[in-house]
Amino acid sequence: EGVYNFATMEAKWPAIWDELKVFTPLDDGSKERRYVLDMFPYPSGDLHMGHAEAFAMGDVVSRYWRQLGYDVLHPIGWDSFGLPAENAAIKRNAHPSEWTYSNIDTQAESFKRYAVSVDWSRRLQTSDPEYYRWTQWLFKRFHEKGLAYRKNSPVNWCPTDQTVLANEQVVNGACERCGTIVTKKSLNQWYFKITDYADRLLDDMDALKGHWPDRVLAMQKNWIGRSEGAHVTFVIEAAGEEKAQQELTVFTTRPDTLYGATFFVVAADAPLALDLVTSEHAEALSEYREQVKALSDIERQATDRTKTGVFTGRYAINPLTGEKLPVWAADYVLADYGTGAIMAVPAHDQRDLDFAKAFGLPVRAVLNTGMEDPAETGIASTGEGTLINSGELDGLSKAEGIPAAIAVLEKLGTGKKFVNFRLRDWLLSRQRFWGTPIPIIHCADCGEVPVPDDQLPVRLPDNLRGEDLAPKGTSPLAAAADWVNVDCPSCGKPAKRDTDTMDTFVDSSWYFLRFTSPEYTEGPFDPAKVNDWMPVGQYVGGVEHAILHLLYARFFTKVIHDLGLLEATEPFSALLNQGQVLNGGKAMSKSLGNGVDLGQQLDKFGVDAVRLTMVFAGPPEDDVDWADVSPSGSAKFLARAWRLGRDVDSVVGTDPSTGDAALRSLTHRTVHEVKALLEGHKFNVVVAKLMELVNATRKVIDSGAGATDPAVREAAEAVAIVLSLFAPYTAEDMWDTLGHPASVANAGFPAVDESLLVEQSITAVVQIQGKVKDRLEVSPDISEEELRELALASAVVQKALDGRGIRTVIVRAPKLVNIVPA
Ligand code: ANZ
Ligand code: ZN
Repeated sequence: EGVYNFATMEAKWPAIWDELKVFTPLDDGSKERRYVLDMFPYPSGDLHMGHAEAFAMGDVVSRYWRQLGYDVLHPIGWDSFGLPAENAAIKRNAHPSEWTYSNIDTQAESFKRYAVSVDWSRRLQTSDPEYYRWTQWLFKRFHEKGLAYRKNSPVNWCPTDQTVLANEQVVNGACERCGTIVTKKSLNQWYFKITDYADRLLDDMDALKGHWPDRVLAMQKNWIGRSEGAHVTFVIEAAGEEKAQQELTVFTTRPDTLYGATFFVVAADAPLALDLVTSEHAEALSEYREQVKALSDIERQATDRTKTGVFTGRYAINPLTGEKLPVWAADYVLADYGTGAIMAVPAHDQRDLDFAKAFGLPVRAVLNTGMEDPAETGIASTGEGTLINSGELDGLSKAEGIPAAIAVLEKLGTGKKFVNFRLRDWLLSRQRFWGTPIPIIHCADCGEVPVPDDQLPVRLPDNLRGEDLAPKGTSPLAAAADWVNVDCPSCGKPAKRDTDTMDTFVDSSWYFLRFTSPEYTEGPFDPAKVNDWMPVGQYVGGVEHAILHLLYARFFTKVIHDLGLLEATEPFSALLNQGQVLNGGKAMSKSLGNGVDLGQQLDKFGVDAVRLTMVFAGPPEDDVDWADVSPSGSAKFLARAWRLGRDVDSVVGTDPSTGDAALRSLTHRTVHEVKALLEGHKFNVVVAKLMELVNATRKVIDSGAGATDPAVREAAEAVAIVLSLFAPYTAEDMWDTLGHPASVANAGFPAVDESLLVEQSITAVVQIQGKVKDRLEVSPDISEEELRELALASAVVQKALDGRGIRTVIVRAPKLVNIVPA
């Protein structure tokens, strides 16, 4: 009693919040709904400092919206499939579910202690059969629409994890997970046709501007990589008796430079190269291809590399000039971008110029940009200019030349405008165990047969353990004979299940929809509920998800919308990227030994002090350096705030209007400002404002009859309510001490009396010949006449004038008086 003790509060309140279901939305339409979501965690070990930061920020929004009176949905779940569980299971000769669910339990306990205001009744795990049943169901709907398909193609292969990787999971040529250099392997794999949605994914970003961080939008835009240009088809001459005449199309963003094309390049590793090469050059090509295989895309495109390549023995005919262009195979052209073939214009493309120099190929400038001859300088001429050496295109600018060239090509029937995308289809199959099984059965007679909806989920077998799960290059599921061998659902003959599992990004692409009705058994989500809640009004998570997860979630949302299952076309109306937690200016890591254990911090300072420290350290987007912050300072402030509650000595509901006017004004101004600051995510400034209000309230309490002043109660209650966004235990306890029933979380944001927002006084400066002599506290609406009199009456001014007369007095009410003596 009477002493601030965080441990007592942490022991007391969670059970009460649970019982009162404080954080379970009514979900009955009686209040306007709002959905706030933190990116759900992966269950690796216990919560860490990064979780503590992210969830502190998300909780501010959630608790603020609840105080504003919205019916808030703030759910939690786990992204619980994935490699680490499988690797742990191999090591411990266990099933991945053991490690996974035990970590989830640990994390759930920590979340409860951390007092994140989530509705625990909606908790879900993506590895629960009740969840992945619907992941499979959605996969089937995609499959029916032709948006999930299989193809044979060279894929990124991680030799360590023995699995394929999506392009998005290859970082600088290495596996995102383990850092091993990724190689290419030709495999039959499942893909989602995200490329069908490229334009919409790009166009719909307009509505997100201002609500998503600019850099995230920029990264998505770049990843989608829309390029406007043309497809131009070239005739490849026959090579004697050996090769017949054929056609080859290139993608170019610069059809205006067609007259400057002096050679042709196909990706050396594309099947196309083998198709083109004459027997005379076949051996050289095949040797070269071996060399290319070892390189990553990044290495291949590095501008400082010496260009390499081999001649194919063939020639392409320039459709505009009839000129014969030698066709080369090289690695700087990528097999899976555009058409895998280019027309090379060395005068205006640096890579082409480097190649031309390396192999003595001609260089012809066709755009006069004012730069010196690239053939001489070795520097490709780029930028604006006027077309030259270009027949009918001569004299046009680059901007005019592009459509003009396309018009000429269209007339000849050998080219047309084309928009190319960098975005590739999403490779979703993985040769690993701990993921959602692909609900397809392969039948020799019927082909790919989807598992009927009423037979979903296709459950993972639970009899595989340890070594059974070790990477072997094919899915571990292939070895589970009793699982793999089934009857074809279509003809009844013996058939085999697909043994790959889905990329875990599939699971996380729709979990936010399931949260709106996690118990629903007739579909992935209740069609009414999903429209009641979606889209998510505030999504909170790390910038590391700028491309992968956010792009996939947007894609899923659009497809699900197109399936007629969802009204929303975008999943997240607003996005907040919280910063990282560093220690000593560096990311925490085992090798640096600078890790900070969240549990220890909570034991030492209390949950509220840690949460408040995270929020007070700076704007939510900035990194928090734990070496620079003071959780003990936060703890002291919390105790000071809490003691206000203890010291208030007036009954609940006393009319504050008779109280200390200055304190009242400060309370109302603070609440008013805090609202604007919260809307702008300036949470750290809110904390600073709260500190001011606590100090001012304390001053009034300590002055004479203060504790019984009803303005003190009003201030203390406002402190408790605003504090509840950051320090839920302290605020709840304060609220209780102030005589209110739980929970402060639903107290409602304090109402602002507009008439009290006017500042009570303002400081007017009095100068003599421009030098400040005195300061006067005056009413903001003081008249010039009144201010002039007050200034002249000031004892300090009188003394400074020392009997001199006055020439003029300049008055700028309410802030300034300047006196010029005679
Ligand atoms: C002729 C040309 C002339 C080009 C010129 C550029 C400048 P973005 O903007 O990234 O889409 N290109 C096309 N396919 C390629 C591939 N598979 N591998 C490597 N390079 C490829 O780039 C499009 C340009 O990149 C295309 O336009 C093509 O070169 C090259 F003065 O065609 B250009
Ligand atoms: Zn069959």
